[in-house]
Order: sequence, then C-alpha cells, then structure tokens
Amino acid sequence: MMKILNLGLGLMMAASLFSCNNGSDKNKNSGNGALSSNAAEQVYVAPGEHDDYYAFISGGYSGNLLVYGLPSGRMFKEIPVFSQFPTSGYGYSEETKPMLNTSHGFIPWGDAHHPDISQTDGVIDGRWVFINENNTPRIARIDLETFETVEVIEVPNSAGNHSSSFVTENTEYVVAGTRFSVPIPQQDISIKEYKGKFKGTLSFIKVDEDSGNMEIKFQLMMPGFNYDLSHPGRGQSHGWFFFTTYNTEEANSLLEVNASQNDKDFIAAVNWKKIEEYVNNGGGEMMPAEYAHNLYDHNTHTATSTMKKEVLMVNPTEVPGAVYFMPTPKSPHGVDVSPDGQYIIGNGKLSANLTVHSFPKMLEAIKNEKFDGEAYGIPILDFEEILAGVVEQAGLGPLHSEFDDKGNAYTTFFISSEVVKWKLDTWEVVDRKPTYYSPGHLTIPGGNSRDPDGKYMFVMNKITKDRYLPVGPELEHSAQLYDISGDKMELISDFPTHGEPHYAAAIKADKVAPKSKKFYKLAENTHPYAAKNEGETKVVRDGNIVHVYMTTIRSHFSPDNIEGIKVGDKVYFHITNLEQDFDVPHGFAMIGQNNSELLIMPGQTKTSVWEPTKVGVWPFYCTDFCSALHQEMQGYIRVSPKDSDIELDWSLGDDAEE
Ligand code: RUQ
Ligand code: CUA
Repeated sequence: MMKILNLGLGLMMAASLFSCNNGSDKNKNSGNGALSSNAAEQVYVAPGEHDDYYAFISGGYSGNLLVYGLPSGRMFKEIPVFSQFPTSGYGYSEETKPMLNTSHGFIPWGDAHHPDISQTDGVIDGRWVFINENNTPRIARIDLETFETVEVIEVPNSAGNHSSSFVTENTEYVVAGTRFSVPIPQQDISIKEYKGKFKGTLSFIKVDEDSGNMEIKFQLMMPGFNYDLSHPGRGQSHGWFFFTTYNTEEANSLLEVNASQNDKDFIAAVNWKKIEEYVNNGGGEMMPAEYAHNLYDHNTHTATSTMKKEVLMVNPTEVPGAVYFMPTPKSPHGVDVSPDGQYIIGNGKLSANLTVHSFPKMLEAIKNEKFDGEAYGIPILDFEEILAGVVEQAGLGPLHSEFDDKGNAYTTFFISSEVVKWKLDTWEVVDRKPTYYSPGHLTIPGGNSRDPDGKYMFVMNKITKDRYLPVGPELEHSAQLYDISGDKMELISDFPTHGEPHYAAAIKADKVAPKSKKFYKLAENTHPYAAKNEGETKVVRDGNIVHVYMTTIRSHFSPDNIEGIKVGDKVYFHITNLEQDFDVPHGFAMIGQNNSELLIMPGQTKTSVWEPTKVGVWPFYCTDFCSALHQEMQGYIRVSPKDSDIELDWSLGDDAEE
C-alpha cells in the first residue's frame, strides 16, 4: 500500500479542500446511485445467463490472477501464476514445480501486479494475458484457451519489477522495468555508494507471434532511478515506450522525504524500434546473467525450466536518438497514452494537476534540440516545448488514467478518493465521482489500446474500506463498477476482490469464450508416464523409487489396490484422467501426504510424490464429486516395513493383474 497520506502538511491541508469520502457515510451515494433499482438491473445477470465481459484482476500478494464477469462482478476462477495453489496442485505436482523455479531456486510465492491482454493492430485480441511479479522479477503468460499459466520468464538485473508487464500494439514485446535500482552486475558494495553506481534496467521481451513464447531481446541500462510504471505508444507513437521515474534524486534511504525533493522527475521516452534496429545490426553487449525460463507444454502436460546464462545489454547513450527524458512534475506514478497515441499523461502523485505531454511536440523538440540539460548523457527535453496541456485542479494525488471511445479520460485520485472524467484536447473536467476509498488503478475494457470500450469502468482500491461485513482486522479488497455510457458516470455496484487488486484487464466475452478449451485430447497426450487406458496401468519399482501408472474414470481408480510399498519408498503417482468430456475432472488425495491434492482435467496426466513413513493400509480418494458414485471412488495402499519381502502387486476388481 502506498503511504501517500503521510506526506507533508501542505498536501494534507490542500487535501482538506476536497471532499474526502472514506466509505463510512452511506448517504453519499450520489445522484440516482447504487441503491436505485435501476442500478440493480444494470448489474443483474439472471441465473443461467452469462456476463458480457471478462475481467482479469490481479490477485496482488496472492500471486494469482482472478477471473471475473462484468457487469455482475461474480468471480469465476483463480488462476495460479506465481504461487503454489492446492486447489489444482499447481506448484505441488511434479509437472508444475518447474514453473516456480528461479535463479534463487524454487519460490512458492509471488506478488502479482499488472495484467495486460495481447494485442493485434492495437486492439486486444484475447489470446494471452501477461502479468508481472514484483518481488522476484518475473513475467508470466496465461493462455486464454485453457486459462492456465503456460510460461514464466525471470527478469535478471532487475528488482521490484513494477513498471511491467505492458505489451506493444502487435504484442511484439512485453515490457518490464525495474522499480529498485541495484548494482549491475550484483556485487558486494556499500549501499551508500548508490548514487551513480546503482542502475535500473528496462527489459524488452520479444513475444513469438504464433506460440507466444517469450525471450529477452535486450535490456537498457538506465540511470539509478526508480521506474514506476510504463505504457506503450500506439498509432502515431507506436515504436515508443514511456516509463515514469521517481527518485531521480537517487536517494538510498528515507525515500518518502529524500525522493520528493525534485520538483520534476521524468518520463523516459524510449524509441524501442531504433534500439531493435541497433541490436539487429549487432549493437549491444552480451553480459553474464542468470535467469530461469519456464515453459509449460500442453501435450506433455509438463513444464520445463531452463537456466539462461547471458543477456544483451544496451547502453542508451550509444544509440543516439533512442532515449529522452520528459520532465514531469511531482513524482509521477502512472503514465498513460491516449487511444490515438498523441498524448502521454503523467500522473504526478504529489500534484493537484495532471500534466499531458504531446507526442508530436516531443518529436519537434527532439528535431530542434530543445533540451534542458541531460542526465547521465540522456537529453532532457524542455518541459514547455513538449507540453500539450494541464488538467488544472483535477483532484489530489492522481495515480492512473484510462480512456473511453468518446475522447474522454478517467483518472483516479488517491488522496481525494475520487475518479475524475476529463476531456482530451480541452483538458476540462466534466464529471467527478467519489470512489469511497483511496483508489489505485481503474480499468475500462480495452482501455490500454487503440479501441477502448465506452460502457463500463471499474476502480480498484488501494486502502480497503468498510464496503462489506467485517472479516477481522483486514477488510476485504474491493472494486466499484461505474456505467460510463452517459455524460455522467454512475456507480452501479461494489464487488469484492481478493488480495490487493492492483490493475485489471478486461475484454468482451465473445472474444474469449468461444475458444475456451473443453478437454485435452487423450490421443495428443505425450506425457512419458501416461497410461492411456486401463490396460496400460502398472506399478514399477526401481530401487526405492516406485512409479504408479494410474488412471481415473467415473467412478474408480485403476489400480485401486496396491501392495508391496515399503517405508522409505518414494512413490510417484502418475494419474491420467481418461475422461473425454467437458467438465469431468477427477481429484487425487493420499492420507498423510506432505503435498497437495491433484485435480486432473480430462485427458491430462499429473504426478504427485508420496513418501510413506508409517506401516499400515492407507486409503486414497477422489476429491472432486464426479458422479453419483463419487464416494465409491477410493483405493488402498498397503505399506510394509522397509525390510519386508512382500512383492509389488496391484489390482482393480475382478480383472486383477499380477
Ligand atoms: S501500482 S503499488 Cu500498479 Cu498504482 Cu503497484
Ligand atoms: Cu472422481 Cu470423484
């Protein structure tokens, strides 16, 4: 959570000029607000009916991605990304453990922030969602046919991977930027040597057009500022990427004071096309690095983790014309680009005004060398020369902006707790609505594209407020949904989200739902331990390693009786679900197993390990209610002492194999 409220007295006094809604006053529902039956109708999705939009909301410190429907605000799925997830066995099964591998070893948790949907021609296409992990820098890709995480790439030379993971308008790149600058390469030096010695990298990760596979194309070695957020240019500004910075003071302690000294920080404008060309012509230098690249295969149903050993580093001062700094007041947080690519909005989080830069003016200023000094060899553009306009007194503490299809922008204000609608080109405020809590991000479906949608907007909290029944010391996180189709925004509902929601991406349901996978074809299953029919099931011993090739079908396991397992064995249950129909997973849970259950989709094989420690006869069962005879879906394993000479034996019903 950001602690902006702790800032100087001046700001607090300024804040008091604005009405500060904190959610405790129920009478402040404005206009024909949330309690009217009209609003209820607008979010009512009748039983059995489907929502119009998918919303992919960050699960924040759960490390996961949450799938919601709009306008209902109903949650459909929690997709595990950076954290182990016992509901499906993600990060617990042998197949998915490699997804959480990093250069620091296996990491069971992550802090997810900004989902972004892939684009084609500047329009979101519903193929993949990318999301960043802030703590141990990583970017993940989620496949929107299976709604599963299929790739995770670690970002080396980075720390606090926050200005990530936003895509360019043809998904050429997914971009990541470091929030914390660090010594590069890492070394044992005094923290006091921060200034000048610590650096920040911006990473351009190439996305394969067909497979979606990611590969770090190059990293830019930037001055040791904090790179907070980023957004791609589009349309006329396609080929550029914009990153906000704070702490251009390069302080290494008490940043809340020391990083708020400069009146202006920068938005870094990066001409990635120019750097790409430089790199394609042999520019840049390979430097040693260690980072994991983890890839899940839908045929083997297995992830692999490859440790990469080097990365291409580019020094921006060696590529003339590639990087400029745009001075932007008051520690900008979000940077957002208008749908036509003309305006770059800097949300100065300690400011009451919004600064809007002009892309055409920026190009002019570059051409005419209208510079105002330089920082570490990077030209600083003259503020007045690139200014498109200022939205005056819009609110306090702007964080993020999104856009509709009618030339309006919407900005969240953390300190004055409101969302403000204003007009691009004229910069006039046309509407403001309280959000009842200190908001962070807001989302309009397609908002980060050339083609935003004008129907709904939702605002997500930073600091939780009492919108729901209390559930102990921490209140539940929340989003508020507004209808933005009219002149005035109308609050139509609240819905809870889980984990700090950070950002979300949303898309029309008909771009995703028709492609949603129904089951995996058994014929395409190339898992090395798959048993594709009950005849292929077996138990194989190799020293103290035992492989159980097991199948599931309504409503039994094959085999369901196993004898000859001994204390000290390491038993691998490889379970293939033989079902070939929509929505028939089976589960597997073994008593006393130091692991999670497995939930196995039709046609899939999953593996879990069990190391029995006690002699006896131990049951296992299916955890998913799969048929009227689900309770009968169970089995036994006999565990004998370590030195026992009981032979391996397995069977199912009358057709027992020997
Ligand atoms: S941000 S604290 Cu996306 Cu405004 Cu992360
Ligand atoms: Cu299979 Cu319950």
